[in-house]
This record gives sequence, structure tokens and C-alpha cells, in this order.
Amino acid sequence: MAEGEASESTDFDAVVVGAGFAGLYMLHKLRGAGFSTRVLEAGSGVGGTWYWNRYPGARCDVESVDYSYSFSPELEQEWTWSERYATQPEILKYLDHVADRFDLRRDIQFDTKVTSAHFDESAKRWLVRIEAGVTLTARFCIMATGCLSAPKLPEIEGVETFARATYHTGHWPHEPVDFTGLRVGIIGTGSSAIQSIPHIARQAAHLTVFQRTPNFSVPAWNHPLEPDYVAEIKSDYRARRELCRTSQAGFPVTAVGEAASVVAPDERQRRYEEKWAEGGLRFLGSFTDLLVDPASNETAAEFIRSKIREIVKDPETAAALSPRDYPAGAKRLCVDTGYYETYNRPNVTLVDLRKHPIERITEDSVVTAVDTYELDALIFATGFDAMTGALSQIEIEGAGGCTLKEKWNDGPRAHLGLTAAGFPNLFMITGPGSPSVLSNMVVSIEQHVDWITECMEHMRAEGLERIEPEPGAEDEWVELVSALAEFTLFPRANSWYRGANVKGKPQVFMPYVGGVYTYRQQCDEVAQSGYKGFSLA
Ligand code: FAD
Ligand code: N01
Repeated sequence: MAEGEASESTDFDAVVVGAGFAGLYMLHKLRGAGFSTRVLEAGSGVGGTWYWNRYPGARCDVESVDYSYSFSPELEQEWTWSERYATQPEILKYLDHVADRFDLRRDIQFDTKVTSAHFDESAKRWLVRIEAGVTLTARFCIMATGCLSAPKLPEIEGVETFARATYHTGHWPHEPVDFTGLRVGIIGTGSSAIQSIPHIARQAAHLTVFQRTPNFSVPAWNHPLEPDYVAEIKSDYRARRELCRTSQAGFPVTAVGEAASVVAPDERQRRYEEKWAEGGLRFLGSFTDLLVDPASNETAAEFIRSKIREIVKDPETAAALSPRDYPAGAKRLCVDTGYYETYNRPNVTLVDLRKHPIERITEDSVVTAVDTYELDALIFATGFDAMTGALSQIEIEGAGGCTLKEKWNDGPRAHLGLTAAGFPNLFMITGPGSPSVLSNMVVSIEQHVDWITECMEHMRAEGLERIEPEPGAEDEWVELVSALAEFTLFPRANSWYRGANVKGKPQVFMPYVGGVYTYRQQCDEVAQSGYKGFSLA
């Protein structure tokens, strides 16, 4: 069946919102378990993140061989990644392949934005309403809406008035964008900007980068994957996947390592050089205490700053690019290809907004207190209303008539980061309070999908109709998540992990920092105990 031509029925065992990594696997798994399922997706195709984020240079920062599904050994063997960090088109091709291979499209309704989901107490069903006004009903409602899927424009006066070409990295056009000969501006220097800036700089007549907060970035040293290397991984993929599942962050890490605080300065420097040469997010694994000990963290931060000084020729630009007021890794570490080098190009200017903030945007310019930058195209690399944004755009009303948005007024509250008290039979994949964005997301997604499916199977086997967490269990979980975060340096940065990038959003550190293995054990214990902390009816 073609995309958008899902079957006519409107009542299902489960409605799943979103067709990214999470929604696709959820559908496959529920179908395998015999649950009738409909996936509703706002986009015109599958892929989620990889459908929307088509900006030049977009790639994963977890190595492709690990940033992929593990649920099907056949899929694992037949798919071959071409690069260490796959490009957006390649990841999208993979997810399209998954949709075809497992015949998923016939249960996905595309171009379908969910506007509300209300729990009907008497019918014990979720009423899921879509933009066209149609209502679907289902016993279970599963939000696979993504943590980084609600793009955000900056709160700058006149932001809507720019009359020339504008783009948001998280909602990039499907047609190629050509910046040749243009004066281009980009606001933001997070991961999306850091990946796209080197590409845009090579095309544009001039690129002006508007930076408010510099980020720490480490090199990707991306390269094609040698057939021998791929064959070696495929020969024992199971073991590699198991390492991911039993790790802290979902990467196949074996060594435990030592603390930077107990290592001599020369040895520390040697280790940082080694990790820098290796490239990628594992830099933060150079030592075990980098995200808990401020003094140790400062050694890593200073190492990265020294690299910036080495690479960037203009000392003033190098200083502006060097983060100084938050620990390395407390905001998501960026992984780049030639980012700092780009500032040596004559056609690239860095504007330090800490010195002169943007005052307003006009129909053709970005205006600071001291300069007016006339531009032909303006790119917003200004990120997302992360973790709760997509959920709060849907009016989700629980059993007592309270909405999730109201419940989360002072910050998200979700038991295990999966379920919310007052919202029976509602699941959130990689929700706030789970490891999600602090991990290889595919590992976390698969774990949640498996847990949800087992829970639904258990309910069916026991003749149960309704599950929801007990408020006390939820409170304990929320406290645990917050207490664990306080042990670390994460709360010391104004990051989207804490909701700090959205005006008025409660400042609560949202992900669970205890690691994917510990978290998995906690979820498994709950299931094995017959769902302790949940009320089942
Ligand atoms: P998404 O892929 O975000 O899919 C959610 C889907 O839900 C979207 O298609 C959206 O349209 C749909 N949706 C939302 N609301 C509604 C609604 N109301 N109605 C209908 N549909 C709706 N993570 C990593 O672990 N490693 C990486 O290397 C990595 N790279 C990333 C690069 C970029 C540019 C970005 C933005 C994120 C990256 N991430 C990475 C995080 C990434 O979001 C996850 O890895 C993963 O793709 C999330 O899958 P998902 O299915 O949970 O959510
Ligand atoms: O968004 P961001 P992103 N005036 O929020 C700036 C994943 N991802 O899309 O820090 C001026 O990180 C803001 O400045 P500040 C990854 O998890 C992964 O880049 O608020 N500037 C910041 O510099 C990542 O963390 C990859 O001071 C303003 C930028 O906009 C997450 O997605 C690639 C502003 C936003 O950065 C989000 O990344 C891409 C204003 N008013 C994304 N408002 C990989 O590499 C905001 N900014 C795999």
C-alpha cells in the first residue's frame, strides 16, 4: 500500500505517534505480538529526525555501526554502512529500507499531525484526534514523538520579519539549497550549526556566524568504513550490541579507566591527545571523573581550548570560540569536521553576541548595537524545545481531566521516564526521566519498545485493561533522577537538557544520568516484580 493509504479502521489496540526510529520499531514489535496498531506521522515519510534535519553536513555522532537497530540479525547482516558517521541521506535510506523490509508503511498514516489525545474513562480508550478532525480510538497510546523534534526559533524582536530566504536546520527543505554567491547568516553554534557551517562556508560568498555561547567540539575524523572492519563487526555483532546494552551511554566500551584527578599531568595530556586522535564522543570517556569532578573537567576543557588556539589563527576569534563558563560535556559535546578550521577562511566572520547581542531582525538584516549585517539568507540553527516540546504541542488529557502540560507545569514528571500518573495506558518512548538523549538513542529506544510490548503482553495474558504508575512511585523516580543529576556537572550548564533554552520553561534536568545498563535493570526489576509501583486493573 502506498504512503498515506493506511486501512479504513479507526479503532486499534494501539496508536503510535511518530515514525522515526522509535515509531517504526514500536509498530514492528506490536504487530509481531498480534496487536492492531496505527502509526500517525506528521511528515510525508518515515525517518523522524532524519526526515526533517536535511541541512548540509548532517550526520550522526554515534558511530553508524552502533547507531542502528539490533533487533534483527538479518537486517544487521544485510545492511552495510559506508562511513564511520553516516550522513543524513544514508540514515534516511536505512530507515526507508527498514520500513520496506518489514512492510511497515501499510500501518502508517503520513501527513497526519496529532492535535489531541484524551483518555475516555468510560470506554477505557484513548481518543486520538488528528488535524483533519478525525478521531481514532485505541486502548494504548504510545508517544514516539521524539526528544528533538519541535524546532525552535530564537526569541529575537522581528524574527518573523526577515523577508529573504530563511531556514531552520530542524525543518530543512527537501530540495537542495544553493548558497553560491550569497551573503549568508547563521544564528546558533550548537551541533547543527557546527556540522553545517563548514559546508555553507565553502559555498557562500560570505558567512556570518552569530554566536551567543561557544560550544566544545571534538573532531569526528570521519572516514569510509573498510570492508574488513565491517566484516569483523558483522562476525560478532551480538557481542557488540550486548556491550552497548550493558554500558553507560550505549556505546561498546570495554575498559573502565581511571580518574583524571589521580593521573600525572603528562599522562593526562597523553591520554587526551590519544582520544582527540581517535575522535568522537568517546573523548569524554578519557577519564571516569570528567563529568563529576570540576577540577578534572577543567583539564579536559583546557585541552580542547588549547586545540582551538592551535587551529584558529586569529587569537581574538579563538578566544571567542573557547567556552569558559560551563564544564565540557555539560552541554552536548559537538563532533565536527573542520569546524574550527572554517574560521581561518577569509569569507567567514564570527560575531560574538556576548559582546553585542542581536537587537532585532529586520526584513533584510540582523542588527546588533554596533553593526547591521545585511544578508541574502538567514539560517536558524537555534535548536529545539527538547524532550517535552513535541508532547506539549499535543493536548494530552488524562483520566481526571488534567492535561500533561498542566501536570508538567513545574517540570516533567514521568515514572521511569515512560509513563505518567493520571494517564493510564499512555507510554512515552525515551521520555523525560529516562537515559534517552544522554545515550545512543537507538539502544534506549529499543529497550523502551521491548519493555512496553512486554507490558502490553502481560496485561493481555492477565486480562488486565489498565495500567498507570502510582503517584508515590512516580515521585520517588522523579526525586531519584534529580538527585543523580546533582552528583554530576550536568546541571551547571544552561543547556536544553535543563530546558534553559526555552523562555519560561521550568528549569529541571530532564534525562536520567545513571546510564543505560542500570536503568535497564531498574525497568526489568519493575516488570519482573509484576509491575511494582504501578496500579493494574
Ligand atoms: P524522531 O526521530 O524525532 O521522530 C519523531 C517523529 O514524531 C517525527 O517524525 C515527528 O514528525 C513525529 N511527530 C511529533 N509530534 C507529532 C504529532 N503531534 N503528530 C504526528 N507526528 C508527530 N541521537 C543519537 O543517539 N546519535 C546521533 O548521532 C544523533 N544525531 C542526531 C542528529 C540530529 C540532527 C538530531 C536533531 C538529533 C540526533 N540524535 C542523535 C537524536 C535523535 O533524535 C534520535 O537518535 C532518534 O532519531 C530519535 O528517534 P525518535 O523516533 O524517538 O524521534
Ligand atoms: O541546537 P542547540 P542544535 N540568539 O540547542 C543558539 C542533537 N544534534 O540543533 O547556547 C542567539 O544545541 C544557542 O545559543 P545558547 C544534539 O543532541 C546532534 O544545534 O542558547 N543564539 C545555541 O548555540 C544536539 O545537542 C547532531 O546561548 C541563540 C544554538 O542556538 C541537539 O540535537 C547534530 C538564540 C542552538 O543549539 C540540538 O542541537 C545536530 C538567540 N536568541 C543536532 N537562541 C550530531 O552531531 C538560540 N541560540 C549528531
